[in-house]
Amino acid sequence: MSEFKLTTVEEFEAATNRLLETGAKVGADSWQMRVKNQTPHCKFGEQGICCRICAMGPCRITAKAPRGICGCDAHGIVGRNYLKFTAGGAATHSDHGREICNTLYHSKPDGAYRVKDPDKLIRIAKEWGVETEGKDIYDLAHEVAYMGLEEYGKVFGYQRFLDRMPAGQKEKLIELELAPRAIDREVSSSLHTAHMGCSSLPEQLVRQSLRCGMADGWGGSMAGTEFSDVLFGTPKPIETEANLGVMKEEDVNIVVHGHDPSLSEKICDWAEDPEMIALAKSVGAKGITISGVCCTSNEVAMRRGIPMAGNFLQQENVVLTGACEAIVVDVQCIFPALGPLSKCFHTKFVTTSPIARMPDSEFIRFDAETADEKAKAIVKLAVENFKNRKPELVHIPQLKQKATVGYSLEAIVKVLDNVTNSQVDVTGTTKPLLECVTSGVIRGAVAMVGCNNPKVRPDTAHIDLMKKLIANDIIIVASGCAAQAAAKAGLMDKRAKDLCGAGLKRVCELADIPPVLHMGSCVDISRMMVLVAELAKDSGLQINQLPVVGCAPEWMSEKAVSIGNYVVATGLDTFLGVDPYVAGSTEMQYWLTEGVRQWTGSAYTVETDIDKLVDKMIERIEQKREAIGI
Ligand code: MSK
Repeated sequence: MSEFKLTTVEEFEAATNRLLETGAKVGADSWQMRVKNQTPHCKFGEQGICCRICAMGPCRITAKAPRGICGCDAHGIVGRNYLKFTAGGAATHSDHGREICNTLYHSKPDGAYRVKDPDKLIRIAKEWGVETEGKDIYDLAHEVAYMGLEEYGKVFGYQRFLDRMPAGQKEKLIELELAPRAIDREVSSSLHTAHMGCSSLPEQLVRQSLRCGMADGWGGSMAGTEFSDVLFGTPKPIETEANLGVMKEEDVNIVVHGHDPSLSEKICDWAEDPEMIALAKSVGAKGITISGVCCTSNEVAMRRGIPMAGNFLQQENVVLTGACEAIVVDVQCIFPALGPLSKCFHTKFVTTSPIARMPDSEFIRFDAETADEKAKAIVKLAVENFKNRKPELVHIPQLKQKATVGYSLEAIVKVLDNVTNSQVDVTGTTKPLLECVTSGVIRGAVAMVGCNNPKVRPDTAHIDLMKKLIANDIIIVASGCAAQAAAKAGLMDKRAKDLCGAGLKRVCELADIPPVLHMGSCVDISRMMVLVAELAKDSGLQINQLPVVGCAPEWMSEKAVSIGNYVVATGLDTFLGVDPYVAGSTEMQYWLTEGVRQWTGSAYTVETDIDKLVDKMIERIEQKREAIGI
């Protein structure tokens, strides 16, 4: 076995710099250049104190002008901006979940989409009180999918998935007006609350932000995750590779990017089709390689082992290799820059959703009814584009690491069954993990999530934090672009156990797992919520008592703010490495970092110094241990 070594951020950067040299030759723009053009950023925007929600302004708050024209102060303006930011994120994740429900509703035994995990479907149906006995699995799928769709606009009541919480938590959330009602209602109620002439009281703006986030985490995102598993299979540990070196010079390279697995799964199916492989050979390629960027990459990596070309700030790099025949996108986190950039190369930039249409792309509308026909057309377009490659522009950085991915909650429970010393049978529960935590073999867990952001040297925060946490016997569950940072570095290689403290190393050996567990895409943070709910139920504690925290050190999107709000509202302290535009209001800072604790027992910490951020997380985990006497 070759010697194991992590890939460093310096090596990532050297590879990127080499690609930017190619970009310079063809006159390509890059995010690195645009950051220079956009900085320093507007101070009003950065502090959240610019208001343009009505046409009397825009109003900007200064010492000389402490109120906008309507009289709203900095606290109200920052709070309204924060709530609108949250609503954008919750709407986006939840609409993704709605599309998945819709795909399940259209599933057929002989159709493009079928039920791959009927056991999970039956489990959810029983959870929702649906009669399953003697029912055709597709009738059941349609019934449950319809109920899932109704969660978006239900007239009365709260999100069904809240019943997964430990006893009493849902009732407490209802009492506090933090329990999410219909998903669409929470989004529109947020926009109403933040409208001109409505709320300007930070307490209420934060309360509705948490509630809207909960509609995402325990509503739309959870539906997205659960029904994706039903349709495409519940992830199990699987081997893959990560970083740009997964692209193959001799193959047709198709990169899938975005979030919804309905598109990427079909592209993967068609790339394996003998007719398409024969076509690839006929144009001079050896075969077809699919790789992924962003959360779509997580989706197909954890279910099919499709390699991960990179995370958010690497999306331009895949085109800069000169070896990308097509970058095929659906929704979210897609740079409009990919259009003009692709024009500098032979790459086809294929957009597929009316939700994300962009200039300089080829639009091939994708939907459940015509999925196979469209996916085949896209793969064919990419294959036929191979001959247009400019060999002098081709350079694929030879950087990649092995990774074991696919740790759904079900998979984690299964692998940890091997770790317990318990005298009683605890298999099929989270009790083995709890035993490791209570004995101190593992000190706690961190849910590492979120994006890249040029405000943070890309991937450094993710990797440095993870290295320090595992060295301190803190296990990590990761999702989104944080997960890909770990995989690119090598932290999802089982050999990374040697970087752990003695306790976590022992657990990794016994359970045969890496110290950073890949839990999926950004909607799959809902898996983490179910994991902590199960840990709480199995331990008899409340979620906010567990030595578990959330962290998004390089976040950038509205979705991340929505996630942060549901993680805090669920009961986990959440640590951010980038300020959510609240620096302009001491009252908003108070509510987010302290005030919310009275409702949920948890709060935000914002710390842009990454060394301090990790120390604060470790300190918080140790405080939680002490508070429950372990
Ligand atoms: S893709 S939201 S950059 S994690 Fe989900 Fe990555 Fe953040 Fe997009």
